Amino acid sequence: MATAPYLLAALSDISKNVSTWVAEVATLTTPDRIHWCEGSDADIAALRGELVARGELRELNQQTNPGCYLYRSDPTDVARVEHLTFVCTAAQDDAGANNNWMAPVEARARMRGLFQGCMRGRTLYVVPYCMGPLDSPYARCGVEITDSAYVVLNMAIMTRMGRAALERIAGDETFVRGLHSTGDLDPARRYIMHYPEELAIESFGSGYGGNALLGKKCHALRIASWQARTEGWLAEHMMIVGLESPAGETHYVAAAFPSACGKTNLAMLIPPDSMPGWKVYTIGDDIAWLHPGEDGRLWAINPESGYFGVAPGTSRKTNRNACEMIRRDTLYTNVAVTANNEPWWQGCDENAPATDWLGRLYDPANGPAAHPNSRFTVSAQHNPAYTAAVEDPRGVPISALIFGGRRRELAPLVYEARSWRHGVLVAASVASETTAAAEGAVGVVRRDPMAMKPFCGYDFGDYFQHWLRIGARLRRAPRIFHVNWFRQDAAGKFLWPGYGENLRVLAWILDRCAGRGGAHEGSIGLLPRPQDLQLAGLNLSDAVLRDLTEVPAAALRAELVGVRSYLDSLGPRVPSALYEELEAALQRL
Ligand code: SAT
Ligand code: MN
Repeated sequence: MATAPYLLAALSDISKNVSTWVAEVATLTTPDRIHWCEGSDADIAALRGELVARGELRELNQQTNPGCYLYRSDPTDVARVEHLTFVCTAAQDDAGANNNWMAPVEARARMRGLFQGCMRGRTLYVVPYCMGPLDSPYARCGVEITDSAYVVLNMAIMTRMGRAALERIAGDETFVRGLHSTGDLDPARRYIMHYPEELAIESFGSGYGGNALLGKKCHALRIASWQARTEGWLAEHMMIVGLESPAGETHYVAAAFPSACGKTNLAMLIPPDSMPGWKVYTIGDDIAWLHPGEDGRLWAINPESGYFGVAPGTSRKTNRNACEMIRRDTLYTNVAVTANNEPWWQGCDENAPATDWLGRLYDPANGPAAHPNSRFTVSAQHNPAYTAAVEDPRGVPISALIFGGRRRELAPLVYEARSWRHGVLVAASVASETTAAAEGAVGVVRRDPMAMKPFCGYDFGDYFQHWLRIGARLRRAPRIFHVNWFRQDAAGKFLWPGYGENLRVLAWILDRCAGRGGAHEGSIGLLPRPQDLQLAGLNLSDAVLRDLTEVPAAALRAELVGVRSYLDSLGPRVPSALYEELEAALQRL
């Protein structure tokens, strides 16, 4: 086994626990080489060069898109695989009805068989990473061992990766152990295993996104949610955005929506021309770690340092900042390419596709040119709405928590929960149409509490209880809201323009938090009256506005009954407080 001794000597000496584990894994997986990732620009550039030379990475047009590359994944490996994702706790009840479960011994044995010798002929990369600012007490570290150079390139953008992270690990020797191999990409030999009690992850047979970039969903949500419950904080599937009003007041809000429902666009929102003076700062677009502060408020850090965003639909009209952000130094996955070697996807303003995501000559008969779940990976620092607050080790104080999904009907544009406890019920009731971010049917409504259905590393009943406990600790708890940008009329036309215009809804939310926004009591919660929303310049008819802010009682009753049977399906640990809230909501009808 050849190694680069000068690199190995430098990095492998930093943490004894890491190097012992790397040696164990190398014995099991028998790689040809071991590469410890420095995380330096030179290290990354060299790796990228190797991939380009091997034909695994394609250089895009460096005149128009400097620093941009395209990776084409295996056609059978384009989304998260929820049915192959397991939480392996000693007691099955701890994983809950919301997770696939396997006994840890059984899972370990199965994975051992798969990992045995799987890196023969390959390089084993050691990827030390830190989730959160390196100097934050709330940050947590991990080491991912992988045989995919593409994964390394992504981790270098998405996390604080390399030597500094390893040095932080050496400080207390706690880290999440993530072992990943692309294996042979056979969908029949693909598993994503989590061992929250051992702070460990094993992923085999996929090189894609949330299956393979273990810092993201596996660590920062599934393992971290477990750690958060033990330690008294929350790991959530939320974007975080700062909003500065024309009066110069800045408030931060965090919002949870399921994958591919617009978190990135909301985090990078561009104020409409009719709302001059507003400024928007992005803190994060996917994950928030939330801590009760000594001041009784809830504080948030973004554990990630980049965006792994959905490309289709990103245009100057929907997200001007993102278009600027991904013009340079961006790693694209499964997008199409123009005749001029520029990246292309559905919704692009310019050009036309020449080759599709599979590299074939584009033919509309073959389906969309870019895969619907094609992605861009880019550093957060390239975002025009970047703010140094991202690096604040304390995080930012949160004024409002927002939940939502993609719902054609029922859920109104916005409403406020009556209390924290009611808010937890509202969040637990979130339902959304499924998207291309996960394998399976698209457009089917399913329950997705807190947008955490695929990501909560333990029993949902315990999780709701934990949410109630956190609320009880907060003297200045954020208010809780529910939004829905996706209401449609009978003809399937969206009732609300969305995108930048969503600032009108956020402005009402901030008014409510400041104690000045008006509302009326509806049966679902507190709703804005027409005069409470800034609607100048929108041209919404009274009828559409009514449709957006009213909920028919019969439909709401049916929804609540549906929520009750959903909670029943989650087993005996669902807190009785949520059932009491539910009964109260039914009474109000
Ligand atoms: O594939 S990821 O989990 O990283 C993206 C997503 O589904 O939200
Ligand atoms: Mn996500």
